[in-house]
Amino acid sequence: MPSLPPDVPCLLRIELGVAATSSPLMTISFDGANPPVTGGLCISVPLRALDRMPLREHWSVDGDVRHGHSGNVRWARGGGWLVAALELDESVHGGIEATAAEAYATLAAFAARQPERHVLRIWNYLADINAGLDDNERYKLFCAGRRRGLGEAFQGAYPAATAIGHRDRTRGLIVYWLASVAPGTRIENPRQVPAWRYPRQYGPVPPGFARGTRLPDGSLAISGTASIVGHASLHVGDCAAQVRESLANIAALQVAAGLPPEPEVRAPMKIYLRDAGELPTLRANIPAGIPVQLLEGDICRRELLVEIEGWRHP
Ligand code: 3EB
Repeated sequence: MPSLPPDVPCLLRIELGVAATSSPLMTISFDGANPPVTGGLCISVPLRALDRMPLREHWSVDGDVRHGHSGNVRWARGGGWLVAALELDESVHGGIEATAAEAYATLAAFAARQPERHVLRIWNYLADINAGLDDNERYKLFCAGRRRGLGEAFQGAYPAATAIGHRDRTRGLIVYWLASVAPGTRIENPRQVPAWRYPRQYGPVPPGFARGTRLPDGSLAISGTASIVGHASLHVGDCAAQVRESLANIAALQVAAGLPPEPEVRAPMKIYLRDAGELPTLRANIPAGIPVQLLEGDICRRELLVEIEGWRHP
């Protein structure tokens, strides 16, 4: 008999490193790094690592981990947490909008059937995110499909998220998510208009995500955060200033979440940089000594050069 998940999840540990951890819930490999041979869910994110070597992100929990698949959803669960992933080929589903709708309908139906039914944090990676003009830009079509696929799911109470463009023609829409037996708390950023209230100029369907989720273990999951204040992109063409504005947004989010102010986030961060040539600028503007994975990726607005996400442990 499989044991029932606990009512309250254990602490979810997130680390960056090359080596595998002993009992992982999930391992995310970047840049074609080989997945580890250990258990749990393994995801390969096709973004080039801008560090000396591609790292892996390891998530681990206390207690047993089980993994399996349900249709095209691969999953692992343990300690009151569930991670799941889906990768869909756009050519089979008829373009990015229909593919996003299919992915999110699948996500919602799957999540509703699990003991870990509270979806807290989602990552989305899609090819050529800025291709297409105006309302036909692929990111905007993705947003429309995402909302259509969700239907009544989340009821406007969106999880934290990331949406980044990859450049690998062989890969489709990759969606993975974190869910738990217990609910989280959505956090919005007082410096930013909630994304789901963006005005019409950013597309017919606003992006459905929260700026952050306070997880049931007390950690804060920080959504992909860019140089947006109010709803406007700031510092167009100035990567250094965009990095600083993104970090200021993350600092404000932590305060909004009720966490004691800290000068910097110490838990692992991922930073997506549109132009690898800006790497020296990026390095000069991020605090030293923080575990960070630097990745080459496209941001959902063309004028944005950088996006930063992370975790803050209590
Ligand atoms: C922004 O703040 C930048 O569509 O899921 C960040 C995080 C962004 C998540 C998403 C988009 C998403 O609007 C873009």
